[in-house]
Amino acid sequence: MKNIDSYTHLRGESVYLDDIPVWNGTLYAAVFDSPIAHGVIRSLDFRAAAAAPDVYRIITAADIPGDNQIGGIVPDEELLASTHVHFCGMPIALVIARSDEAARAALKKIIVEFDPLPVITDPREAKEKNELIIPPRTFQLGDTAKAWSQCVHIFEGRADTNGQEHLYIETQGAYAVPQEHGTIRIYSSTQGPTAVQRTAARVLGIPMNKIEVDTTRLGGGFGGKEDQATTWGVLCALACALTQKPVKYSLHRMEDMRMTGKRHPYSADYKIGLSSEGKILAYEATFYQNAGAAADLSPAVMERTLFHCTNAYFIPNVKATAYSCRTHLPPNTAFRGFGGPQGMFVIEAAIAKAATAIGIPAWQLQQKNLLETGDEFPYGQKAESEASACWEAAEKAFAIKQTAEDIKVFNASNAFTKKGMAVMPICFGISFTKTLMNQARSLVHVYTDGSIGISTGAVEMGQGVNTKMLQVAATVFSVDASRIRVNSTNTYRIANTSPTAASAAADLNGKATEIACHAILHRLKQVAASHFSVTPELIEIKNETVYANGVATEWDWNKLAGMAYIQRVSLSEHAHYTPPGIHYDATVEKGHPFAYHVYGTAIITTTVDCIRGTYTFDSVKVVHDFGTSMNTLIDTGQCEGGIVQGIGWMTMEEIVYDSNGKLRSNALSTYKVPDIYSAPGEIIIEPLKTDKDNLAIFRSKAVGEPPLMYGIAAYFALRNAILAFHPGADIPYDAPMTPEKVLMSLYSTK
Ligand code: MTE
Ligand code: LUZ
Ligand code: MOS
Repeated sequence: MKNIDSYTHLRGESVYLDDIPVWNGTLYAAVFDSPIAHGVIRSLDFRAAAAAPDVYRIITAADIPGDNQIGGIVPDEELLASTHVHFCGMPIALVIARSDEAARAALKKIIVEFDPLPVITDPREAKEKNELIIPPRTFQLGDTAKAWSQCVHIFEGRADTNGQEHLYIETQGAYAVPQEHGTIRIYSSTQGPTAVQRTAARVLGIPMNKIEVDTTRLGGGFGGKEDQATTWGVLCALACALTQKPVKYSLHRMEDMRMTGKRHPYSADYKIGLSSEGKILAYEATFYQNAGAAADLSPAVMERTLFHCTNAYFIPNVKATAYSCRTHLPPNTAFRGFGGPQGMFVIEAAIAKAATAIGIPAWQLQQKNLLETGDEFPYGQKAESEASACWEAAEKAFAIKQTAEDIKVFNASNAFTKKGMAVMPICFGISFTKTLMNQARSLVHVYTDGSIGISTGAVEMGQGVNTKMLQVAATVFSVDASRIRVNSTNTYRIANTSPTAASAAADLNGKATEIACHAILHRLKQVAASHFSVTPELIEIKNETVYANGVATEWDWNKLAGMAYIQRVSLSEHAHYTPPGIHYDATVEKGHPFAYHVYGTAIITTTVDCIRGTYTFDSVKVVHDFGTSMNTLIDTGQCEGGIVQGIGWMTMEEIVYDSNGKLRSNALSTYKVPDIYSAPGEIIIEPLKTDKDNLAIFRSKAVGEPPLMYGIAAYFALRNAILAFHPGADIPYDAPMTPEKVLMSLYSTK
């Protein structure tokens, strides 16, 4: 089934925040944000701005009726700076004007004076100064201290990854409309409607039931709107409450890039020890996460770095420690993979370093150390592993060994063009690592004409979750898809939602929808059973026809719905789902945090122009563990998108803050994401064919985030191509591997 949004997307008719028709009298907001990264606000002069044409009001921290606090995990972030600023781009004041243009013009007339304070941008420096968001955490398995003596090879090093701009096509924004009795409706481009609702209530000092958040769809979120859409929703709600007028704010691209956090940059130290046969016996890593100026989701991201620090490998002795370091950058936040990719890069760097030193290809070490079913992760969960199955299927489908041989031959006969290949196995845990967040609800109505409406807590952001919700209802009821409408995500219909994140939205909301549909179906069958004088178990609905005892009756779906209504049987159900069996004890760092894991193996090959340092990716070939995909078009699309986004992070997307904490890559002219010309020549996604039982919706494993990590192979493929040109090259384990870095490495001397 194709994505239900594809027709309106293609025609430009799909409704995003900025397409919502505005009410008469709507006012427009624009944020005045800090031009410096750290300091005390000495004075603010709004006189000229307030007198500017069409300016309605200027709002500061002093106007906030409730709590000036938006921190979710740690209460450490003001909505509007009161006395101090902590990052360039921190909101200080909100200008409300009768037009978008007037609001932005007035910003330029605000005069502010600061007493600057020292700026930290480097996480290691923050750690030295004890600027930590939360205490460090350590995951441990076995005993690394003892294991080193058994290792024949021991290597140490450092590995760094940079941040990543989300670059959702739709920028952040919100539109707040006053309703009667002091309530406010917020249209918000958010992955977390409840987070917007909860925070708006807190800032306004009113109960949550007076805030309605409504989200039709996002033009992309990628994690950037899991927590950080809240600011804009709440600012609009605040302005709406203070003016009693509708207030809208849709950020310009440069405002968005400057004011919002990104993927966390990490710096890490590692030590890896191997046996003479190439078994990894011990691994230690220390991660320095650049959290930015406030916690945001950093503690949860840091946790997932530790969960994924051994990727798809079994290592019997592990000790991994992570520090969440407070710097003066905009608070960094969720981004597809959520700290997992940063953890995986480091183990891959360690393996690559070991392989180069030992003189064998990295893929030989990777393959030798893959997780097997029953192996224990450092956090105590036992693997149900498809790692080897994916690898072997990839070898069969794509001939890893032969590809390596072919590349050797190519490189031997080409002096200034070199090819490189790398393999990337992945293992990604599915569930929010905070166990309580793994819950969802669905509200299903069957109307008297047989049409069906579904509301869930899931937010559509291009990943196709609405299509999957529709498929669940269509399958359970056995009715045509055209009968079913998936409604906007709305906190009045579905309460206390977890954000659409952790790749888990389809599972959690899909299972809730499945339960709701089954409950209605059960009642419908009773209605038919009494009419046809059989037991309910003998009633079946197939393709909209009611069968009794295996025989088609004259009742169709419409008739069934109508008869249920006449008999005063409920055609609605609100269902709740939470996955069984998950738990985690952070005091000992052990448990069973994930409902299941997703596996896969990717092979990426690149061709490097060794004169210019430029490169192309010839192909990406993947065997991916979909379980049993319920929608292969959508799931393949998720793989393709994730892979290209991962390659972008690893190779070309370069976020640059200067030492004053100012974003230099603040526009699309200075920040480059992959376009169709830099996308790989071919991307082949083969499913791993399994039909094992799992906790996924219809056994269709979560697919949103895991494929991003295949992109890590792009870095290592480039590395291998450079080594083919210059075997002694000094190549820093420092992503992204931009063409500049490739060129410098090609001609480096140790
Ligand atoms: N795909 C599109 N097109 N747009 C997005 O914003 N976000 C990704 C992924 N795929 C995203 C996407 C992220 S970060 C997550 S967590 C999942 O979708 C969330 O959706 P799911 O739980 O339904 O997979
Ligand atoms: N968000 C979150 C996430 O709050 N917890 C998670 O574990 C998670 N994982 C991936 C992406 N977002
Ligand atoms: Mo995705 S980073 O869980 O929004």
